Amino acid sequence: MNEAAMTLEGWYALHDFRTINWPAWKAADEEVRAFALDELNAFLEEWDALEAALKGSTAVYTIVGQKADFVFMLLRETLEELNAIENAFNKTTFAQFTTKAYSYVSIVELSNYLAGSSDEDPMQNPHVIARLKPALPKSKHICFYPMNKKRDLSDNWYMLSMDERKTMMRSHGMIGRGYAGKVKQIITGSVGFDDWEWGVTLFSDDALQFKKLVYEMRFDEVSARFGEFGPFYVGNLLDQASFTDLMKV
Ligand code: 76R
Repeated sequence: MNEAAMTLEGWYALHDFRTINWPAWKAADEEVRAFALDELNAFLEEWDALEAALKGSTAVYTIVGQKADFVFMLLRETLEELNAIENAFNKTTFAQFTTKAYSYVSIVELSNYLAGSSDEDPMQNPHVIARLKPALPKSKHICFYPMNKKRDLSDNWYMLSMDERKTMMRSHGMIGRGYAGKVKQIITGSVGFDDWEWGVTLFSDDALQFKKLVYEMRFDEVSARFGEFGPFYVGNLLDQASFTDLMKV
């Protein structure tokens, strides 16, 4: 019997990680740099306006460490919009001073593991819609990593019954709930879209809570037995002013 979890999908997501080419940026003329920053700010303003119109949401963060210098996390209605944004951005002068570091394509996902049985159409429920099409928080910190659920012979998540998975997801959700108000999670599904099965994006005003939460989950069965994790990216909130500040040389 097919016991695939039922999932609800919302906005498409692109995590676009970039590295700044500092030698090129420092060597550029003052006017070129000013022009490039104007272009960047035009994008940031456009994205703010789109968010105000509830047509998507964007998070802009620095990345600490050598994996990247900053990330645009873009949520939009369609893959076409995400593609158009990356192409438009790539044509800017500002983008010429960046190189690609990593990217991740996925879609905001809710699963039915913990949903109560009800005849109501979840897509008519405003709370569900708010989670599928979320305004990304402007928390001080972001943490992103991709992950899989294991498909080994002895530990194969996809061979477990719905009931077994539900029991484990309940325990997972209980740990998560202990971080309510401290960490906000956005789970994006990426089966068929990217190299891992989910993207995990966490937001918090206290970066230490990422470590506490992820560590606590490592002891929980679903993560301990079945979780496989990709690279972790962690960073700090950027807005127009702090991005301009970052680019000062
Ligand atoms: O959606 C819900 O709030 C219901 C409970 C819930 C589900 C179904 C939930 C709660 N998660 C769900 C699904 Mn989660 N989550 C992760 C990670 O590092 C690790 O070990 C795992 C990475 C974290 C840190 C985290 C946090 N969750 C999922 C899924 C899809 C699984 C599937 O479909 O098989 C993944 C991959 C995943 C991974 N989870 C919570 C949290 C937190 C903080 C919560 C509580 C949210 C809240 O109550 O607001």
